[in-house]
Amino acid sequence: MITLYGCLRSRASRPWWLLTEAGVEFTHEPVMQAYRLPDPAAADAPFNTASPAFLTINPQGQIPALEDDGLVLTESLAMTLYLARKYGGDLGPRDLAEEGEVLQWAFLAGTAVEAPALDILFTYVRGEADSEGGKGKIAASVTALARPLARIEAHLKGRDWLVGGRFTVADLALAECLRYAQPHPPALAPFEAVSDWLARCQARPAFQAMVQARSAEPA
Ligand SMILES: N[C@@H](CCC(=O)N[C@@H](CS)C(=O)NCC(=O)O)C(=O)O
Repeated sequence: MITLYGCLRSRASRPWWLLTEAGVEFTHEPVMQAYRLPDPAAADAPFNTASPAFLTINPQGQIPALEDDGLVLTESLAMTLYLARKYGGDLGPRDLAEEGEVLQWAFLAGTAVEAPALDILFTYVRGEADSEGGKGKIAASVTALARPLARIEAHLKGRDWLVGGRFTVADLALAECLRYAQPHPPALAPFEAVSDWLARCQARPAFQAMVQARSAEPA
């Protein structure tokens, strides 16, 4: 039995999207980030990352966490790769060469894309995008993203998907990390193939279902 812990206003969106793409049944526990609650320890507080019961699952106190038949994973991109291999059929790699490619794009997403993209997102979420400091942060993030995006752009020219001519977990992992840069369209605008590919990823019914389920959660 699979249990995914983490509200969708978090990186739990990644394994949730993968599980939905794969059509696998799972239990979803929408654990909230403790910092979003006035008193995470209050008796009526929702299940959150500081709840003792959650800390027994992930002592790091972060979401998402995934349990599958006694296996516990606490890194979202690892969850997507694992779930794709175990349940995803063609969402996962078909052979060792594809596995190398999938890992390459997922690692690029996690090491070169996610942090600057998140800086963009948080600058907008905090309402700082128009301040001098915010503009500086965004400019630095756009610069940091330019090199990995140039690499991805070159690869996607003439291709619909990153690996094997089909949508795979590599697309999902990279699209999820890049999504955080979307509040600032100039970051992606120079990269036409990347922009078209991201639109293709986000048009998928499973991604749309994730967005809908997420917007039904408390803001
Ligand atoms: N590298 C981890 C990062 C996990 C993470 O930072 N989770 C955030 C939500 S997306 C969280 O739980 N924040 C609450 C906290 O750090 O207290 C992953 O990809 O799963």
